[in-house]
Amino acid sequence: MKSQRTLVLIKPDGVQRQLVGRVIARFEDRGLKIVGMRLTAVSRALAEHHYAVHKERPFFASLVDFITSSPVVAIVLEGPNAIPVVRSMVGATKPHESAPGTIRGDFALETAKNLIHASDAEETAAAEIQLWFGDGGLVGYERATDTWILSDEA
Ligand code: 3AN
Repeated sequence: MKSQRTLVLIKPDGVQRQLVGRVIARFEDRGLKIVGMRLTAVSRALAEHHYAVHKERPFFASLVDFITSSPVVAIVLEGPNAIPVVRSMVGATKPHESAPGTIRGDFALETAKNLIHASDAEETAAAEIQLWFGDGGLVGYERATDTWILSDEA
């Protein structure tokens, strides 16, 4: 079991549809710990950096337009295997392939409006957390519930 941190973005569609609380509640219910969170407008420079891996894709411009169109909520979650755990809760990229019970499978219909981003690997998580929160933007702390959620080795 490996403690990991991962970046989640509740994208403009999630904020505008007032789903922020319901999405965060799922992660809290699972036992994941919020160690960073803020609502923020996204600059084009930040959006282009975040989605740089998709620069050559035909949907890149609309992706950047979309994520800069309205605020997002950026969150860093911590927990054992947080990266794959959160990805599995988010669901497949295309909502028609997302299983019911996942966030996209329950709340989204369109790939371009699939509500949420989550880091897909350790390297991308580290880079994305640095990009969105910089140095010193996170708060580590103990919860009273940790002893009932985490194993003693964690
Ligand atoms: P995921 O967010 O599931 O990791 P990626 O990294 O392949 O998926 O894609 C990043 C984002 O780009 C998606 N969340 C979605 O908003 C958008 N996207 C991906 N594929 C398409 C597509 N074929 N058409 C439009 N937008 C897309």
